[in-house]
Amino acid sequence: MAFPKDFVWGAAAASYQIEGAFDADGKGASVWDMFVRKQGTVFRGHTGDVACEHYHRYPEDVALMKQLGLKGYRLSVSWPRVLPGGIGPANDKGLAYYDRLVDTLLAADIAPWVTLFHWDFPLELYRRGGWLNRDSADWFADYTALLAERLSDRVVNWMTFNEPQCFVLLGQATALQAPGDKLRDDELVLAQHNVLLAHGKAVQALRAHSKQPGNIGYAPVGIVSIPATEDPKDLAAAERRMSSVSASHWDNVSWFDPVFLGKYPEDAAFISKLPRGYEEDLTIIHQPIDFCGTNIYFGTSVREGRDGEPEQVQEPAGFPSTALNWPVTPSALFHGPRYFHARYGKPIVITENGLSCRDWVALDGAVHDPTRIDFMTRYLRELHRAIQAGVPVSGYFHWSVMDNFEWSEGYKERFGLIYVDYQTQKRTLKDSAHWYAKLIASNGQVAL
Ligand code: IFM
Repeated sequence: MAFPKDFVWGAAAASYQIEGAFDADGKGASVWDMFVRKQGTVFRGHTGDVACEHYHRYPEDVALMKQLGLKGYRLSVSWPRVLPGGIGPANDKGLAYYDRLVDTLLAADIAPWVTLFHWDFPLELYRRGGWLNRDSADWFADYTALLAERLSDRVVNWMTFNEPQCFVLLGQATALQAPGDKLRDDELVLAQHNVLLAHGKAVQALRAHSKQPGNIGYAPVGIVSIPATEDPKDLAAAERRMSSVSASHWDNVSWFDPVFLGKYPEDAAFISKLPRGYEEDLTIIHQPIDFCGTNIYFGTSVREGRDGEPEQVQEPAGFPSTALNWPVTPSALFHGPRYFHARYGKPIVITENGLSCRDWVALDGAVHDPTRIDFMTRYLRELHRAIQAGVPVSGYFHWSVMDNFEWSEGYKERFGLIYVDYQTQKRTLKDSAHWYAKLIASNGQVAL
């Protein structure tokens, strides 16, 4: 079960979920700082104000990452930490923090994989219309240029957006996440288009301002359909489902096609709602990028229905599921990468995959999480099968390196390889972390 040489064994986290220090050293507010203060938005009123105190404890955390033998660590930059107002004067103390983090990672032989945006949008810019304002694409490009100027002497790997489907749709259609709006469909289409334009302009900014050639990608949710049987009809149905446009915008193609193919899906009903001149924007959105990142946690089983259309197959009663009730479907890491590579022709990076478990510190002082080890074994075997089938997968980032603030679920959900005691900030490597360390050291041979 060897993985390709130079395979990037990684783990991920995101600024708001771990940094804390929400108002330290001149940081500006983000929409999450506002959202968590609204009653009823987050489990028991939890906030990211303190989180894992990673802003102060990063040396200890990077030392633990080194103990795991991580080859890559996927972090995100908090936009309002480095640009308190989103635009305008930069906050040197915020930039200096990312300098130190990057330097500490490099000294530990861990490659930083930097996501430009993982949901903590500057509050000031939200007040100016946020993603509904066409200027948002330029705001984002300017922020990106600032980071490229500052970090690209040491950072090579970049991702523009994490899960745009979530921050646009959960944040602005269902109001389950920040900023907590319920926009009209035409507004959502505009926000989506501006986000895609911001992606394109950010890639241009990275290329123009980087001090060395970058490895640039994008990290949307991969919405995977798993063929219910081996029957080629079900296989085709699953692929058609992955390529179909959803009226709710919760799909792959509305978010991937413009970036990788330079067009919106032809059958998308929302095309009539796109801003005038969108065709020209597509040339900006469609910048050449180096890899297709995607976050895959599970897939849904699909077969060809009686009418010839793809049909979802309900999981049987008692189907395995995680603490968040997400189904455990390892072959999502086979069918997903295969589909995205076939459609977009880029190397695939699994930018997130993982599960939340009800972990606690046992009487022996350890954190026993056999289900995480079993989950990872099953999913990584499937990822390996995809590689064997010819899909160029260059990395896997486990979500998450440590327990953290799980958005509207607060600290209730534990996704980490490292356990965090939020009262004392004590870290404990879970059994899965020890297991992952062995797996990494053997490039996937041990344990799979
Ligand atoms: O915690 C989140 C992360 O921020 C984005 N992807 C899914 C994870 C688990 O829900």
